[in-house]
Amino acid sequence: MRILVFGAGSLGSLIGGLLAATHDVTLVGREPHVSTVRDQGLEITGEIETTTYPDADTTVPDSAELAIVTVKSYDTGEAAQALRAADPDVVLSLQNGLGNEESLSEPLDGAVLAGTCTYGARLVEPGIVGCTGVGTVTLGARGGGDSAVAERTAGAFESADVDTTVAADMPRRLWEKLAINAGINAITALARVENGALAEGAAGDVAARAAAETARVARDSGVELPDERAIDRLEAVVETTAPNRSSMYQDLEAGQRTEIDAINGAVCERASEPVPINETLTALIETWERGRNLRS
Ligand code: KPL
Repeated sequence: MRILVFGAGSLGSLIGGLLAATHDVTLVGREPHVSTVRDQGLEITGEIETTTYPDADTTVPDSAELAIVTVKSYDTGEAAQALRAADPDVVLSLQNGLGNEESLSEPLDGAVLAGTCTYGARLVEPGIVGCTGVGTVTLGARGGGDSAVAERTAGAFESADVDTTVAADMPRRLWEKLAINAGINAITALARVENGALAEGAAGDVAARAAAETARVARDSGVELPDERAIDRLEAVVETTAPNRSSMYQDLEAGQRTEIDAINGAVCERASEPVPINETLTALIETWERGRNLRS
């Protein structure tokens, strides 16, 4: 299958690199990473060790059967415009936050699938990506229900040994992931701690309350997500990713804009009643971003 990965940072490079074992993959990302991959291949280290040889560029090729989008949520609109040049048959979002699939489907004609991914990845240096956790991919129709396109796409992942599940309840799964990110990301970023620090203590309680608020907003939006389920999933992810720095912690360390709008901000935006923990976390991260001229 001709696959392009738009946003070949750490996760995009890892997934694209794995798929390149059996597919014709192009990584679209930034220099000097893409020219290093083009010249020397992509080296994957850590829990998976292999080198594959995807094509790599800073611009999209002129066609693709599948486009996998792994850019930060605030770049999704721009990604969608850029992908028009490739006119992909299928687009799969593997991103944080809510609303990415809608932004992708607006200018693109291909079928847009929703997905989640539990692989851990870290860009070690240009051309080298570390796999910090072998995970799974879950994908399906963005509005839920059965999807032959999702089945075919999962088959392409499976043929490259990427463990993939097709889910008929992606809206619920995206809210569940949102509850996890709402609980972990901003708190670990503000406190500058690894995910495992939320396993106990006051910060863990705040994380659980952020996840429960998110579950309530999900239910108000018609998605069946009990508080206990959101909190259980949060606690499981805190445990399995204990040594990891959340993506928002990494963004703050790098002095970069965060995905707060698509995570805690998205909960606040959709809430019909107060969500004080999400509101506080959003205000604090926004204040940090403003202090660094990363938002107006
Ligand atoms: O998705 C993540 C992120 O950091 O963005 C979690 C699940 C919190 C893992 O770190």
